[in-house]
Amino acid sequence: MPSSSENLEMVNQPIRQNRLNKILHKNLRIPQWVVRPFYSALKIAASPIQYRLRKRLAREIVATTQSLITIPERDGYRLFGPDDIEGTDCIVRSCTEVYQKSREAFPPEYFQKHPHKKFLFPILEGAEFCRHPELLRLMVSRPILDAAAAYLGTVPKLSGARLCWSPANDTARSSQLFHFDYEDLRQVKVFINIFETKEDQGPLTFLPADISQQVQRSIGRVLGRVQDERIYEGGGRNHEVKLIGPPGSGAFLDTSRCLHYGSRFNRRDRLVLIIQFLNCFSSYRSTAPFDVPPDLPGFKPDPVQKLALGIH
Ligand SMILES: O=C(O)CCC(=O)C(=O)O
Repeated sequence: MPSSSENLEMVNQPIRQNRLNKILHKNLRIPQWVVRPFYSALKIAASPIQYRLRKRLAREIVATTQSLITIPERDGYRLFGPDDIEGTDCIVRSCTEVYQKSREAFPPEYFQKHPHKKFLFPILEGAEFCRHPELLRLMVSRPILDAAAAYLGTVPKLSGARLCWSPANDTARSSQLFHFDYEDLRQVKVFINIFETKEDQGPLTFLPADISQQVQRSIGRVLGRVQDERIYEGGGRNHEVKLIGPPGSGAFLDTSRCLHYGSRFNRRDRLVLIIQFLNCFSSYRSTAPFDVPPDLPGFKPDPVQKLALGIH
């Protein structure tokens, strides 16, 4: 049995890679739905004060924030337009510049390194955003962060961000098929269209949470990627929401509760910024974590933003 200090070390590892997980899940075949809460409990036990602080602050945000953006529990998503959240125009400008620069420099070797993946190329990912403090600041701007905190009931951690480019493609595989995300039982991803996104650009497409649940009740637990026909058999047909719209339009989406796919059969480029917020005590640890320095030039985070960025 590992010592308690080893236990703490383990909870700081990505769940798929640590030894305890291997013993519990792989050797003893204890399912992940049992192992994961166990990890979360270990993490909470290691930082009970922070656990309570994050919850208290989320309650305060709900009680005191005027014009709080709410994500309805039943739907599990909330759409927004380009003028609904202050700063999205700057996000669009900044991401477009990054895209233009990286497109000029995109070497053909890049595509050779990723011969099988023809979509959702991360142009900017995780800690690379620290080179763009103005972007990082906007990604945890209080309207965005507060919406995620209110929905999750805790000040969450910014656990991932990717500026993704999906060029024209002819595939419908992997995340181009309906799926849930499994990092936790709930999460908030913010999708911001950087280019105007139309039907033929492989927009993010999803089912509301209540419909996704109905589909599961009808066809059984959805694991992995599922063909449309199966989702339609379960009653998902005609309930798809497509994230089409001008630059700066987007959605808050609980991708753990809403079946979704994207980047399917693009005829033209799509550029999307995806920001992920997870409960800080989730058992999952990002594969591209942010290590945001406390003195990032051009960015003075407030205490709630510091919690989201993991700055102590
Ligand atoms: O927008 C897309 O192409 C799919 C995104 C997706 O599946 C995800 O972020 O979980």
